[in-house]
Amino acid sequence: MPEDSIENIDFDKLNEKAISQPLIKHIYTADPSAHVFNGKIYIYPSHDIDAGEAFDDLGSHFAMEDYHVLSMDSVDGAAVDHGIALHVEDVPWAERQMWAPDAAQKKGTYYLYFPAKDYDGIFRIGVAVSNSPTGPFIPQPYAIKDSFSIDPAVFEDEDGSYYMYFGGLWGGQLQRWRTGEFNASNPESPTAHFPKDDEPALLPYVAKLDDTMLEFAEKPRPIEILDNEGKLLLTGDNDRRFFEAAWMHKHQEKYYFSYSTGDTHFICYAIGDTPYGPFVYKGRILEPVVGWTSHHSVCKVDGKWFLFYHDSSLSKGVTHLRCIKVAEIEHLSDGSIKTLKPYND
Ligand code: FUB
Repeated sequence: MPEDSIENIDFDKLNEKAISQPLIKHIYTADPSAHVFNGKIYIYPSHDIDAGEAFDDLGSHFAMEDYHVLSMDSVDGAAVDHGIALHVEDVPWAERQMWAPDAAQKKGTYYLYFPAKDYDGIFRIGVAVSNSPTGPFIPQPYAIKDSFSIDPAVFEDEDGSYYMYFGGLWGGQLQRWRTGEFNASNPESPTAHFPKDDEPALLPYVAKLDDTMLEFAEKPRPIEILDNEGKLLLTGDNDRRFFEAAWMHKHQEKYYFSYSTGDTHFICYAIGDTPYGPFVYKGRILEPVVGWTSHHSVCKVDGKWFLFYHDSSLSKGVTHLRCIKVAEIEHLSDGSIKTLKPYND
């Protein structure tokens, strides 16, 4: 939701109309990546803090320093905070901005994937390892080779392959990688290096993970998001094109790639036949929430699908102090997802 409309919100009324309430209130959390491991729900969110950084369009005010893992026995139950699972000071290659993470489990080992800026100010994606889903996680000494940008989401396919989806515009720096090299010019502009409005939009990336889960098995490849006529969505198609917050889930043999449109604040989805796409845009999962960002995960719990998402209601609209929530979503018989409105009329 645009920041200028937040001033007019009556938050008591908004909370009454909200379709769900914050899962925890003692810390600010965002970007919830939810998984069921061994029959229990684990949520890997960002841990929002106010570090006193000035607001800008590069997201400098999102100056998070650590991760906490939450668990729940059921979506209706209490969320338990398991404390600090990883701190930026313990990651040799990372300097700042621990943004949206995700996690995966393989053969009893748990992997926390996270973006952070390195000492050159470039977002990379790292991995940290634990024998517990709640950590503490021990980081690898280096970021994943060939990783860049933000918002890793790791999807385990039914054949036991794992794929990482990632990328984010503006402060997420995806636009700086158009040539395959990091473009350091115009560092203050979030939209320098953007294609023109009538050119294809910047695309998110996917890479299969290798057997160790610590590196890519291949060079990341762009993911195509097409309209109904098979054409790539355009840069100026702000209500539908990718911005950040990649996620993948599989329903009835189809691959659902979902993402945020960023400055237009929608969570959208596109459907494909393989983990690499192409994906055809199908619609919105979530209408705008209070706060500038929208970021989610889709997780099946006891046979039902749930959307884990966030808004800024707990902080009364402070865009970098968010709270995570959960609501059920419905796949209709034609494969489409019924759009959720986060607040009732
Ligand atoms: O939490 C920091 C950033 O805000 C995330 O990486 C984006 O997806 C947005 O939610």
